[in-house]
Amino acid sequence: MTVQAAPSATVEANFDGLPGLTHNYAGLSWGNVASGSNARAASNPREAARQGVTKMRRLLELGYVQGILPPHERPHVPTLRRLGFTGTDRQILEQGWKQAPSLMLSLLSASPMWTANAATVSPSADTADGRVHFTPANLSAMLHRSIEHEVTGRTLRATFGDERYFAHHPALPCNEHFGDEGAANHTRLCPDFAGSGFGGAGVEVFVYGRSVLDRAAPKPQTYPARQTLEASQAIARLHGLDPARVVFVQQNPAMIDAGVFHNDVISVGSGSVLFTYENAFVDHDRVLEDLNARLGGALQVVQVPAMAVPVPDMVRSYLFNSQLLAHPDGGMRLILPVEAQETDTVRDFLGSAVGPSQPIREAVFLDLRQSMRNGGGPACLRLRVVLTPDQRAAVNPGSLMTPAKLDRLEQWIDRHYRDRLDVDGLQDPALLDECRTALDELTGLLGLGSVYDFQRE
Ligand code: SUG
Repeated sequence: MTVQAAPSATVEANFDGLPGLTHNYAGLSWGNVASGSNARAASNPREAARQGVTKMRRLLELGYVQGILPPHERPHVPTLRRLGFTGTDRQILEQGWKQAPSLMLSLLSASPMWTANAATVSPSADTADGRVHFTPANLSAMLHRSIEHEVTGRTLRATFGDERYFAHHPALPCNEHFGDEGAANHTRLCPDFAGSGFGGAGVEVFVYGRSVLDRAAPKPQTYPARQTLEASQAIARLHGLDPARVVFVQQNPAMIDAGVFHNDVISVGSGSVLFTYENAFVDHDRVLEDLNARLGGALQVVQVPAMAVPVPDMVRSYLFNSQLLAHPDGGMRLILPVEAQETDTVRDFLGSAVGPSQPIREAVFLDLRQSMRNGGGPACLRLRVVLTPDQRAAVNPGSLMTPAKLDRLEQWIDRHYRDRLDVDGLQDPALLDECRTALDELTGLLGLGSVYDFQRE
């Protein structure tokens, strides 16, 4: 088994999104229970960002390769201009708050922090041209998220710039037909994990909420199914994946109606382990059999029965929105939110299912409460990118974290972030300049170049 951080190994790096300066609770995501129930509560952006840094620090200490993707410019003035607001930036913001306050809330969200939704990534071992492929998610289901993909695409190109190793696609056409939420609905399993680690060819599992063309397929009744089968199929095509090693699976619509708005709220897979809830998928048992067959019988399923953890506990605790990471002894390690430890049924389940002789050896709990109140747990906050040693060496060096760089990031946060934002604070016109000044400094720190519109005017 390869040690994660060894320079000679193919590694799974995690690129975390840093919570932005306008992190707030606006109740924007219909179907995301936490977002709805914390709407209009006051937020603490500084604490959110510090919790993000603490998470990255912990993963570094555990020996993982840790990268970062920066926050976006908010409020998003380019969208306001595109929607007909004119004048200076200040005049535009003033008019926006007068004429369209709910639009302003959407354009203030720090949602790019949830980088599991930034893109779908296919490692080079799976793609026809032997490069790592990236497709930013169009996030077309939610207005506040649909404005992310352009800047996300630029930051991905700036981070993974070497065309010998990295291929970048634009987001899919931004409409209901191709609703795409990125890696949150994508899992990669490895048939030969015990032998080749992350470097061997994988089986890529795309989980969708609905099919546009198959009208007879079951659909959720209350909440939106954000990912379509048609979007997942297009990404598999774009990335040049071998159809024999791709699986399309429908999420159980009843679970979407219970608040499971992405697959990473109900299952997580890595290596040869799939950690999942009972009935997460349509035709659940058949899906597991199919996956096991594609893994040549190597699939290890850790399944949580509804009898042990009722659906509301599963959703509230975010048990599955955890990072399943390679443990140096060949097993797996689970990084969970503290809410999982605080939920009795979940704690009991973990007590019985995690241990030295189990596929999941160890559970680590992190306080990410600022992000969790918007429905963003450990898994939402990171984008997984499998990298060979050459690819890793080609990543923009400033984007890969070290303890010293995290110290500098923390100082940057303390200099620029507010420690409280409520609806009045969000209307403060000074916020835009604060955000731009901080981000300009950050792209300098990370060596990313000019990725924001305000840097390119
Ligand atoms: O898209 N929340 C995000 C949470 C994303 C979680 N990501 C994954 N599961 N991978 C969303 O619903 C809430 C914003 C607000 O209400 O202010 C929000 O966008």
